[in-house]
Amino acid sequence: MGIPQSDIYTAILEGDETTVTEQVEKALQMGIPAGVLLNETLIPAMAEVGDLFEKGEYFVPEMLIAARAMKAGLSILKPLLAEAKAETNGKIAIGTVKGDLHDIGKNLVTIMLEGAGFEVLDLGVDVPAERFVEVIEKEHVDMVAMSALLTTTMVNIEMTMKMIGEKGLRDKVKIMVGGAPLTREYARSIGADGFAADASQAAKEALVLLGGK
Ligand code: B1M
Repeated sequence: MGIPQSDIYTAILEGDETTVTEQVEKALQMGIPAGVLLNETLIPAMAEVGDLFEKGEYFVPEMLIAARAMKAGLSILKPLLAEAKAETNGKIAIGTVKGDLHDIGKNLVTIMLEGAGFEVLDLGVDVPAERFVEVIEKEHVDMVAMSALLTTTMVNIEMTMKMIGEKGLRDKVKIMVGGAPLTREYARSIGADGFAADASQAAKEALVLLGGK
């Protein structure tokens, strides 16, 4: 065993949940702050997973397993980060739009966003426009992220954006959209601020849109 931080990094890349858990606990016992572990180990490891995915060296299964390992570490750090009121890169509400039950991609995007240092409110699937509007008003999110996997539900992204506009909330949030049938051109044509073709790109796009690290 080496030092906990390099072990955690390698274990995330290898999707080794047990080692991540053990070494995160060990690192905390050694006095390494939760924020340091998050920003200097968990987030860079997940960013590398994203890069490997983009290079075609990792596929969805490897990415999901790595994400699960990262999440195990994150779940130990989360309460400590909340106590320390660690700065996040912003608050994002994510959901699969009304009529659409696909959530595997959305969940992956959620994990990559958390991995990139965002606080993420996962609204689940089949999310009506009214619910997105409600979280903008009540939770003061910086971004709304909408996923759609069906050509028949893509239109509900547009509908939700329309309602956000009608409620006078459009200037308060950035809007990012994604999902297999969507394209950047489509996103632009409906007035979304951002689009990403995969989970790794989604984290990068959110950092650009919200001016994060
Ligand atoms: Co469905 N399904 N499905 N399905 N399903 C598709 C999407 C389909 C392409 C299959 C096909 O016909 N070849 C087709 C859609 C056709 C179309 O409209 N163009 C389809 C259909 C038709 C249906 C039903 C209508 C089938 C039926 O009942 N007749 C039905 C609809 C139910 C509903 O939603 N109302 C249905 C149901 C289901 C299951 C429930 C069985 C299951 C979903 C389980 C679940 O999600 N919990 C399912 C599945 C698994 C699929 C396929 C096989 C896989 C989807 C998936 O998880 N991919 C899919 C075919 C396929 O894609 N090969 C299919 C892996 C995932 C990691 O990728 O979701 O693309 P993806 O997410 C990516 C990117 O798109 C992007 O990043 C992710 C990670 O890299 N991304 C974002 C996604 N959201 C993003 C948001 C962002 C940014 C990036 O920012 C906000």
